[in-house]
Amino acid sequence: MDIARTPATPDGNHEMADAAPSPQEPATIRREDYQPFAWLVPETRLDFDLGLESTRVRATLTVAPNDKVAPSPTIRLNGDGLQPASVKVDGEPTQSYVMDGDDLILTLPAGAHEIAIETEIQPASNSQLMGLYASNDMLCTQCEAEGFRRITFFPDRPDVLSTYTVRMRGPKAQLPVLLCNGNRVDTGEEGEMHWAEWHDPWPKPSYLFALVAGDLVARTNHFTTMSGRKVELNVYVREGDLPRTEHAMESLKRSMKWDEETFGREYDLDLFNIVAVSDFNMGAMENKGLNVFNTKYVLADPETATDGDFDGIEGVIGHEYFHNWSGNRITCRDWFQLSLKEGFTVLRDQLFSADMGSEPVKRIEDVRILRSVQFPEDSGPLAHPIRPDSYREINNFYTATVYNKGAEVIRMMRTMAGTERFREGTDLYFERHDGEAATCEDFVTSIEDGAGLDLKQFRLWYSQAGTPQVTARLTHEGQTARLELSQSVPPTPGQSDKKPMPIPLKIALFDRSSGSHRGEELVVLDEARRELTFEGFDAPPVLSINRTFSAPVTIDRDIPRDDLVFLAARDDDPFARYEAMQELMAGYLVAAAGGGLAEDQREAAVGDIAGAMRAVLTDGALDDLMRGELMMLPSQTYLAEQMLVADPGRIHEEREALKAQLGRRLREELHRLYDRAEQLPYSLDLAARGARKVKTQVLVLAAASDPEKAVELAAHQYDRADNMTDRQGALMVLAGTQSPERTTRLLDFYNRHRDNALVVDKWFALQASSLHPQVIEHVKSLADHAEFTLKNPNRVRSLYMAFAGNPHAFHDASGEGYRLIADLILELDPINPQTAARFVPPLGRWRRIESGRSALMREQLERIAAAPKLSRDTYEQVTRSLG
Ligand code: B3K
Ligand code: ZN
Repeated sequence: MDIARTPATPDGNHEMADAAPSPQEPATIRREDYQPFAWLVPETRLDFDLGLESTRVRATLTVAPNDKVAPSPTIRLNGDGLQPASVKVDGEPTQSYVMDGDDLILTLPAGAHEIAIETEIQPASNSQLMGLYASNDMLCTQCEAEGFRRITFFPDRPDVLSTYTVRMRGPKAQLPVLLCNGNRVDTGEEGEMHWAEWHDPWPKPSYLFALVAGDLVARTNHFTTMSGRKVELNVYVREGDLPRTEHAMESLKRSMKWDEETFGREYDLDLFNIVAVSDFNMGAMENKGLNVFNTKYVLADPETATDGDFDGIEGVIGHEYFHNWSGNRITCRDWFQLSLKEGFTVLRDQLFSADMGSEPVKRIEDVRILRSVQFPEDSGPLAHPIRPDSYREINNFYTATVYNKGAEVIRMMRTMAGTERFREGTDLYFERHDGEAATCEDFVTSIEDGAGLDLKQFRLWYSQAGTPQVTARLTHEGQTARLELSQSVPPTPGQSDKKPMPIPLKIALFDRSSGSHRGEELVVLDEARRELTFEGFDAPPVLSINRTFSAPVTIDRDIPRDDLVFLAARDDDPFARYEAMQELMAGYLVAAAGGGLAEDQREAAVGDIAGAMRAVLTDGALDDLMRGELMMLPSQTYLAEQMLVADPGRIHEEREALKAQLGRRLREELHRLYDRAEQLPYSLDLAARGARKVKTQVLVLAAASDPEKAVELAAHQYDRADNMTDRQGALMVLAGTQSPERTTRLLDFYNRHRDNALVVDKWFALQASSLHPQVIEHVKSLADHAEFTLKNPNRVRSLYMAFAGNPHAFHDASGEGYRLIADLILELDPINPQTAARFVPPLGRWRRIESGRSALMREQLERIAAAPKLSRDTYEQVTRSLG
């Protein structure tokens, strides 16, 4: 794997690169170095002679000088591992090019030209799954961010937009279906071969190019857009998978309708195709008119997919579809602007899912992800602003910060503007920048102008990394309540001094005796410190702050436990109610794990928590989906995040002990809840989903308090289950026990579903994420299982990502968990560097872990760093993590 990037040549078109990096040191690309490309590529024609082993690509580019910038005598065409078989300019073979590392630099006379280049690629040996590759005897592509350069030489940068015409030719029997972007304009047969020609009328950057060829079948449906255009919709899968595509198709139709109603966005082609692929580095990809999906986000039926899987499919189908406007019609000028399309599209998919299901529960789920993935990123060595300033490997910046914090930042604009004015802002953005490669700045300016907001200071959210910390102190005197708010943004790598940012906080003050408040206020805290006064309170009110999680910050409100119990029982904002419950438990667990609680303090705290939980279990006005959220303990990652230096062993013990206490103290209520929930037959409506969720939560608490009873209940639930949610929930609990039921049900699960790769993934993940004391041994032997392979990213993640996210196993005091992940990274890096690099961040948390484990984590990072040939992906993550 090469990690070297050669320095740019002075051709005026260079990619932004540092001068003279050493061979071991990949170049740093900087946002401030952006230069527009000196050439336009109005048209691109691609001819593919497809074969799994070898594919011939003829690319014909019409190029013309970009008269907005100084002319250049050369054009840089990016390549990655390609050799040009022939190069022609205006129909004549030419030698007037040089190779600069992997790139081809062609000298061109002034004016417009036609460049024709032939390359040959080997899809079947492409294990990186970038560019054109083979998966399960089909051919497919992944080009974002820089995969197109693995197919042909091209200015592979998002600001070069071109209109594509593509002819694909291949063996009829092996590759009966030939798909590409846009519309199919012609087809033909030549003996055993056949071909199809596709034309995409919308100019697009190369990262949105896609091609699929294989033996596929489709579920077909139609959608009529708001202006009356009839669009053909297809979900392509392998033959046996067709029955499991209904939910994906329905999700697509719902997405199309929702985007018309909510953002006024209409689809713009006559055809929209989705293809499910089993070997895929991420969730899905928004290629124009031809979305390629990981099978995980397409295939579902009640027997094989959980409620969470159904939600995931709806969310990802929506996300990729919404990119058609936020990403494709308006794309990014350069990769530093990634959050322009990703942050905005995540917000759009979050709003869509909220409208399709339970809005408060969706909000809680989104915040949980933010806190357990993005907050740790923001407080660790990999912290970066949502619009990064530099990178070595762009694939490392498809992060929770760019995506999820990016969505939060845009959500704050929406909160400050209000839904209607925000819509005026997005309308203006789509109108102003349609057909362009835009910047985050363009987006903010459009919202400012369209929604009438002043976002001057707010732009700091794009440039400053780190999670702001807000301190809130409430005092009371006479009739006056005084709220003192202050903020600070912690230092992050490369950014030591931070400025105050505008933080929109929804606030309500509850009157203790009436149990209600006088109305919610939106306070935008834009200074380091601010004092607010509220009149007319006879007694100290109870503070509810950051309601709906209106800002992605941490709040220190030093609130008495009684007030949290009060809010947990009656805050009318469901998020705030959840938050009170979390804070109640987190406050106790952090203090207990830090060793700072005497026995009587513990007793008092656990008593309060159990009381609050009892109220949750028995509140007849709560729906079960929300009840399930309120029953969940804060995650170990979230708890660790609240400690300067965490001892994962202690956190785990205390958290398990609290579960046991709650299980014991609330046994009656829990069993009553379980019995009630068990009565509901399977359906996908919210009540039935809520019932399944609380059943699993009851089992989780029972497993800690009364393992024998839990095994009995879980085995019974497993045996009776007529759906995957119940079956997986039960097996998750059994997998953590040392019981014969564990062995028999795991075996049953495997035998029942061995032909379904996605369910076999669950089987690996359940064992790797279990509470069983021997998880490390289990993972080691699962890695030798006949069905385990490093070639399939879903399988790798199912075993090792589940393991790395299982604190009691990953942080085993012996350091064996760290070694296991480091071994994996070293073995996977030469095969699939993008996926390998994703395993580095868990080790990068070493600075925030107690000293014994911290040293062991660092040792593993150093071992990886010392490996002779690392990919650019892993090299960058490891060196940043060692910092
Ligand atoms: N845009 C793609 C992600 C591409 C990741 C490349 N490493 C999927 C998405 O965010 O919609
Ligand atoms: Zn996206």
